[in-house]
Amino acid sequence: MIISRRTLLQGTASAALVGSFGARAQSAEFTYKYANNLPVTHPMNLRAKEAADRIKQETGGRVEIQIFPNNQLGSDTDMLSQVRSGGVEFFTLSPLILSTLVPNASISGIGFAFPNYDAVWKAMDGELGAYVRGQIEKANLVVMDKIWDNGFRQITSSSKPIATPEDLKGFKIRVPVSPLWTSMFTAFGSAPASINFAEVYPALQTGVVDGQENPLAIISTAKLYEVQKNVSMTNHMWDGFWFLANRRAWERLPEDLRAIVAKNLNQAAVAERADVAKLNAGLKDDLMAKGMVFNDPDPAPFREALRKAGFYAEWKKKYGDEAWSILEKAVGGNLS
Ligand code: X2X
Repeated sequence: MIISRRTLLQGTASAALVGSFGARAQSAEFTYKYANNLPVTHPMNLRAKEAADRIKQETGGRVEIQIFPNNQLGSDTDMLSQVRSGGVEFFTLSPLILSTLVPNASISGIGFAFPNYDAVWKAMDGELGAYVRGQIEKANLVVMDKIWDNGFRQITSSSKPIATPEDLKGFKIRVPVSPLWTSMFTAFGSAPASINFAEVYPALQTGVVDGQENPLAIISTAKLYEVQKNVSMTNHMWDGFWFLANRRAWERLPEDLRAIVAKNLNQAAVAERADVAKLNAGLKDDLMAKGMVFNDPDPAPFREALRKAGFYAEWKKKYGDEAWSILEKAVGGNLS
């Protein structure tokens, strides 16, 4: 059975307000909500909580950020409309899902673009990140400078390990709601289904899809190991989370408070990157102990399959030459 978000919301809303996450503010001048899609145990929520505590302290209690993790306020699609309307003040979202509003935001998620984390942070803290943040600001959202890490993504399945691109043909795989994700798995000949993260566990549990793809930190903290057997270490793309703010809410904050909030959120992002890298690197043994079976496919044939399907040519055309050349410069070479 797929439990609707509304049912879950009724069950969890009161819990959100009494715990340390989203504690009710009595006296803060600005009480702002930060909503996200990840479990409370994920480093993104742990570091955000730390930042919220520091912000409260450094603003002398004037700014209180209440955290609503785990899709308590709805799916990514819902939360994106809430941050636009001001229903929530802060929201973290994958650049790829953000592309439903800001088309070129997904460019950092092109398949096999980044060889490693060094290349990722150089690009996202450099020209590519600045380009994307400019696009986001044009859509009237505020975005913090430092992107948070989600990680390099791996494919899990319940039926069979993915060892070659042929194994992806006809594979029923959940992908997040984003044209780039659908395009990539369509290029592999898979049968991708767009499903918000809020519904991924039940979709896997009931067999609506056979597999999904996510970094190990999410497979672990969201307990996807309970409903998946195989982990194929494809590292097929890197993904992060932009920390977004509603513009009117942001501008209501006096400038000195804005500076304190931005500083702490950006510092938390940098700390979270280190946490996630460490977690992802150490989780294999842990997930094996929980019954998952790992394999390490050669990425070259996967990348070649995308090229042959015209994936890179298609997206270069969509993003345009300016954006594509910034990406190519960031990854140090020709992407096609
Ligand atoms: O939806 C997902 O798979 C997740 C949690 O990785 C994102 O937010 C993109």
